[in-house]
Amino acid sequence: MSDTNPKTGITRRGMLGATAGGAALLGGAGGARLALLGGAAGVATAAGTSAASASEALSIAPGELDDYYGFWSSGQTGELRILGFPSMRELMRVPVFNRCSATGWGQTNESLRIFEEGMLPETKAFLAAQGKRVHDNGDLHHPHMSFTDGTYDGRYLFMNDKANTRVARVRCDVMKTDKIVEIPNAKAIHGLRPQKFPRTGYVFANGEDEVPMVNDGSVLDEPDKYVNFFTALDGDTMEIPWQVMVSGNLDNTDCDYQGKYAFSTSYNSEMGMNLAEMTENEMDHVVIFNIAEIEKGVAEGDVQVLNGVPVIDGRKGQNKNYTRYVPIPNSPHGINTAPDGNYVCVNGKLSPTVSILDVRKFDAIFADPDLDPRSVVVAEPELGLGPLHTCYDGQGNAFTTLFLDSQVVKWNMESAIRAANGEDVEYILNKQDVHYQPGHNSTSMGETREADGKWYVSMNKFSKDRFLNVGPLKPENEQLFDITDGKLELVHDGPTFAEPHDSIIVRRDIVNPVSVWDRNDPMWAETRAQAEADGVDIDDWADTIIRDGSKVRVYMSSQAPTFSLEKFEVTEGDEVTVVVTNLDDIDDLTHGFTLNNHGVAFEVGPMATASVTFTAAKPGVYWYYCQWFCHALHMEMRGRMLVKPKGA
Ligand code: K7E
Ligand code: CUA
Repeated sequence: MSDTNPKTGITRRGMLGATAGGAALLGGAGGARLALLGGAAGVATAAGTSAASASEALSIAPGELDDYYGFWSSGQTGELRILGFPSMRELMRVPVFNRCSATGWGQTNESLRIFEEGMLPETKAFLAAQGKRVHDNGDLHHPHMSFTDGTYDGRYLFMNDKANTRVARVRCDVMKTDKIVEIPNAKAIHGLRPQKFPRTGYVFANGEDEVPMVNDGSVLDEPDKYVNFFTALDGDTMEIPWQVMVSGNLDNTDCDYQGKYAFSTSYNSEMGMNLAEMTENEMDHVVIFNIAEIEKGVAEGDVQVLNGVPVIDGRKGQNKNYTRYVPIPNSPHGINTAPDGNYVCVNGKLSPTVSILDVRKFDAIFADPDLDPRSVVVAEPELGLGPLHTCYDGQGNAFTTLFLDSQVVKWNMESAIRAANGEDVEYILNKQDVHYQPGHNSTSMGETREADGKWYVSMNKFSKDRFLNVGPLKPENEQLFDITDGKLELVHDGPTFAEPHDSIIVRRDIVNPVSVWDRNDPMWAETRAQAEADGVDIDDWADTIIRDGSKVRVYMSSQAPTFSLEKFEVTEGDEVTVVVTNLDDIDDLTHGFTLNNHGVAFEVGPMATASVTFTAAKPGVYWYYCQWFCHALHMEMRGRMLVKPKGA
């Protein structure tokens, strides 16, 4: 971390000097943390709040429930995490793009169907060449919930995979992934946001990496042949109604509260192919997408169809009303719409500024192509070094992470606009040190109309000395702040494993998952159809073995503490499918099926069906057992598979 911004030449010291007095709250934060560790109760801190009040604010007594669900990304781990909030207790991990040892995600036939359904044919062929069926890694940055009328509606969560160019959906009724869609044409899906109004509706997702228009191995160093794509998915069907080809790359995206515009940042307007080229210009841009104009263009056929998707040409210089390019300093990163529905903050990254766009001015720049697109920028307040992301309290204040300064700055948007208009007003309200180098941040309900101004989370990329040393690879550090009554008070440090980028904090009344699966759930519809063809009723106690040439289908049920089959026999070389249905119709009674020395293990939730297919390649006796502790006789919940030698 250099003290001097490599591009602006502004030093950290200079920035701190310009906003003196903001950064001295560490004492108070330290006191609050001590209280959490069990000591120093009641000791007044430098900030004047008692440590007791800080610990009270997030103390969730045994048996009490949190007020919010936190939905956390996990970066290169590829899963979604569910936290109780504000206790920050990790409640669940939902495998999405990753292979999960505990649940069998990426191995069960039901999950493989979801992976393969949305896969491009070329990827299927590529994976087959590697002897694989799926990519089992992902880089999940941005989880967001579906919206209705500008707030969360509890239907779905959507998320991106930067590593393998995918978008996934998690059903909030069962908290399982039900769609994984590989996005054609684009590369490295990064920014992702659901449409806020009137509903989701569209899920906007943009590719970060540029790619040659015809990517057949014949083009490397001809940057003018590289393009980038902005993608709209239909959140209900997960189909792709259209894409827009743009100039420059795309990084993060958001949309308005009016249902008219979406917008993305570009840090590589230069279309550079290396660091020096990518950071050459002082100004990059935000692309604004005019949704109605794009829909009209698609309807009128002003598209080229690439890999089955209608693609609108929204590059610079098209003289059409699909896009506008707003110059923004300097390699901007996060873009965040304020709950008031008027303002959009674009975080300058290499510029110490945040650019405030006024969405009420967007119509004008589309109506008049000669109008300066910069006319939508109503203020560009200087906040500090390395602004990456902004979130809101719903009371007109914004919180911006300063990566290089290792701080969060709380500031007032109207004051910043008045200052930009020449009034002598201070817009920075507070600067607070965080530990260390924050990326994303979130406030409770902060990306909705219902932002409630209670909690703030800083998602810090480095923990350094904050926790016991666990070797060269350190956890990240997430810090929880109480922001009620104008406070910005640190109340908790929380270590996390690689690498939550982003989170949303959702009021608990919005999220209502079930406890027991519906037997008619679509998750195992194909397995059910196969069972019906085999004359097996998987809704009832099943202990049937179907031999179909060298294919063997073993149907069993589980009810604590037994499997319906205590043994079954197959022959060396058979392709064996084991189908397990959990007939325990009880909350929190999950069984599993682990087959020794076969790399086979999967979860079977209450009233769920799951299956795995493998080849019985080695003669012998193999025990299978239930791997979710379900009963006092859980250890005895096991049985044997006999693999007979071929020809015996
Ligand atoms: Cu890490 Cu949202 Cu991918 Cu910023 S992104 S930090
Ligand atoms: Cu069934 Cu453990």
